[in-house]
Amino acid sequence: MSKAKQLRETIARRGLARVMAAHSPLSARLAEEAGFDGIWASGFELSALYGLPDVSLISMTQHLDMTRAMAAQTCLPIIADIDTGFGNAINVIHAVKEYERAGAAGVVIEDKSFPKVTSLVEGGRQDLVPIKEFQGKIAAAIESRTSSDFLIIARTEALIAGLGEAEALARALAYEEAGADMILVHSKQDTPAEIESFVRNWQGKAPIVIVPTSYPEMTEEGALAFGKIQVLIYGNHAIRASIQAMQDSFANIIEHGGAHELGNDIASVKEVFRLQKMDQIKENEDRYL
Ligand code: SPV
Ligand code: MG
Repeated sequence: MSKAKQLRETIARRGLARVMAAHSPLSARLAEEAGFDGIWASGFELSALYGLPDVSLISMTQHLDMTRAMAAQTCLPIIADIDTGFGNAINVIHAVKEYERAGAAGVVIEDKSFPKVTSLVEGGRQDLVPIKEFQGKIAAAIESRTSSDFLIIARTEALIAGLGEAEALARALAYEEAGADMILVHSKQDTPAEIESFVRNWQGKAPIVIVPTSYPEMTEEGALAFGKIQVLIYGNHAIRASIQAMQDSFANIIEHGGAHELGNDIASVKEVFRLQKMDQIKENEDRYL
């Protein structure tokens, strides 16, 4: 079964796919082991991994290579965050072909202009492309996929840009008309009210995708209750968890002048071996060396 079909089946079975951000094959594996239904190949997380802001500095090649490496290490479907599509509709055509070939289950393309500015930052420059132009990008994406299962998710940043709900709804409807399989609507409000209102007033048929980073009171149960939200993305929790863990452990070592106080606060070397599948190496050595 294709990864895209797998994601669609999860949605059919559970009503809602729980998708965790990842920035590396290892973080994707950990998300899979934890029980998530899919991986969000987050541009924010990969940018942060390189110590860079999420403002279109990471190239398509960098993000694509990481997506491919993650696909090799996880059985979960990967939703690739391809930002603005790396340019215009011509770039989108190229990107969709490459991401489908790389093993992603789908892509999310956002209606910001290139280069974009990350969504959750205070006072960020949030310029959107005209609706017609973005419809062209979505139509180009739809026509470029080889499997109709490969998800093309249109993301509107109208709420992030402060353009209001009417604009967000109009854009979402226009993107559905252009062929989008799903609509991702993002908000940086610290309560779910803005998204709840959007979802209540959404008259389209396309399912909604949300990223409730700034409004975590929106739980999976709450999202399911709307009957219109089918994917919930935990947008940056992998990189945030790893940052905190490293900060705590590094501070502990500096404070105590050694690693003797860390104990079980860090994973054992044995656990790293397990994640690296070292046992398979031993098996193959016995068989082939
Ligand atoms: C990402 O994780 O790269 C996203 C979500 O696009 S956000 O950073 O909240 O815009
Ligand atoms: Mg992103």
